[in-house]
Amino acid sequence: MTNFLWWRTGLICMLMTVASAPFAAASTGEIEVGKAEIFMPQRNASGTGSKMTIYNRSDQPLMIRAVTGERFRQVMLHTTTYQSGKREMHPVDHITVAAHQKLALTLNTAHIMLMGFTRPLQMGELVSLILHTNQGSVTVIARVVPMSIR
Ligand SMILES: [Cu+2]
Repeated sequence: MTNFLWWRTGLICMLMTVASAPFAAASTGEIEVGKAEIFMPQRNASGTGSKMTIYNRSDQPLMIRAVTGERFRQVMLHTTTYQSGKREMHPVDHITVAAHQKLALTLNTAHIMLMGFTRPLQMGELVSLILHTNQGSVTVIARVVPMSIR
């Protein structure tokens, strides 16, 4: 019960942060994350993909080394390659965003794969993720949206 209330308070704080920053869903000063979305899992699927755009306004490369989220038992970093027209995903150690660059994470490129739901995702709900990077932790609020490949 105590844990649950603590979690709710944390979520409300994060939602207020989102409300005050119309485009960015997260910020550690020079790092921002825009338009973060989690795809509604297919029926009975144990995992799903996500997309977001990472803005690195710092003078150093940003390396995303891991991602956590209390709604997921495991989070993987993936890249996508095409083998004779077929899409294949491969786990990678980290995803790098060069200094003063942005990088769109999509299912067709590098992306964050979310597995093992601690409870079912609901369409439209906001879910928090924490990006663990060489420049510190970045909290991201992602919306659960219908599946799309774009
Ligand atoms: Cu993937």
